[in-house]
Amino acid sequence: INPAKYNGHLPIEIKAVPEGSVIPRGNVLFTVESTDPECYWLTNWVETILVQIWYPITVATNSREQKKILAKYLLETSGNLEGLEYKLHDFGYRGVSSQETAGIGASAHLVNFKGTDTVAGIGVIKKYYGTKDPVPGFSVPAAEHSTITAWGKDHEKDAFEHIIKQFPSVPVSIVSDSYDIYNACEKIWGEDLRALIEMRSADAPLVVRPDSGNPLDTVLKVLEILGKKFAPKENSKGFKVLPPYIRVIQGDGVDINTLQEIVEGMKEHRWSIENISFGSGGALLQKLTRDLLNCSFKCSYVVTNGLGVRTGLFRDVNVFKDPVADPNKRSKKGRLSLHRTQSGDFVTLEEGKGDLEEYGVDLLHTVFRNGKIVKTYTFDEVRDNAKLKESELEELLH
Ligand SMILES: *[C@@H]1O[C@H](CO)[C@@H](O)[C@H](O)[C@H]1NC(C)=O
Ligand SMILES: CC(=O)N[C@H]1CO[C@H](CO)[C@@H](O)[C@@H]1O
Repeated sequence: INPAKYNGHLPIEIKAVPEGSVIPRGNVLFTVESTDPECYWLTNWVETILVQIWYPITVATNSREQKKILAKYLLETSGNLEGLEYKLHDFGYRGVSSQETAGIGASAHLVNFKGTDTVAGIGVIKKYYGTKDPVPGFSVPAAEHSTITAWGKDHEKDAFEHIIKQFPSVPVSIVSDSYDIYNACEKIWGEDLRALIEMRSADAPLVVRPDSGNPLDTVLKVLEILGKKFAPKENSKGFKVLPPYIRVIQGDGVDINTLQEIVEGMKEHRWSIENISFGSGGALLQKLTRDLLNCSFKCSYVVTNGLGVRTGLFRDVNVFKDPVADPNKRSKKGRLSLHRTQSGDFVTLEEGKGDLEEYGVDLLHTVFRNGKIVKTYTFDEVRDNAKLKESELEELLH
């Protein structure tokens, strides 16, 4: 092939579902076709790099499922969704394999939430998508263990006091388990520094951060101790809420399963989840594999000129695999398109049947053609496509 023919660009066409769309498993998400018969093999040349989108897809899906859990319990224990976007903070920067992974994974989590410490994700979003807001993610001043332990074991109280005084007018998160989380809650926060905390406004709460122990037991015990020192109020749903100047963030051992356990445990103990938030690191960005959602890319259609003989007659062949030992691995046949049925469900049509008018428009749009990106999405559009729908919220509550 003459490299000048495409000016160095790839003669392929990629069609894809709009970014951020929530599509049930088992459907086509994108297709790749060679646009030049001389370069039929290009589709497989780009396979590996394109299948790597399993990673942001899986991070975003898992993060969105956690958002559904949080939304359900937030509604049940407070009656509204205020603060939902800040309920699951990305703590995963150090737990991922590279800067690139951090940037891609963190940006995928930011599709659903706005709290992140994985700064690399902000750069990715600004560079490739853009948002109306100057930045797509936020954080708060926060202590880490060294900023407490460097004061020495006998001076935890001095460390706490110093830090809260440094940040009087913004939320400040303070890791409180360097030695004894329960003593810190009861004696240091609850007695020694109590007056200083009570002076803080609802916009600048102290956020107590436990960081060890069984997550559910620790959260419940911390709430119980803090609740004895800082009298909780009952909200309109009859759940307990700590005063506005004090909150809790659990950022240790949080994954989709423990998150469910913690919020369920809080509900059982009559605590509202409106004044707790969560941090998740390794489980959010790294403890995921391609097998979790079974993302794959398969040849489904070829055009041949017969059985290796140049006859000049082209033949369309619908291609698929169907391994005897795993029916889950059967692949789809022929040219694929994605549609919505009248009841609103997504359906993948095989063998080019989507071309028949009766099925309505194909939801896959050309995003790349012969070297040019022909369709892009802003991050606000991606977020909008992925937002929780009324129907999902209703389903969660039933
Ligand atoms: C992925 O494939 C495995 C093995 O075929 C199957 O057991 C599992 O249910 C699939 N997972 C999803 C999310 O489809
Ligand atoms: C009573 C109380 O402190 N409520 C706060 C709990 O958290 C929400 C969401 O961040 C605040 O808006 C409330 O003021």
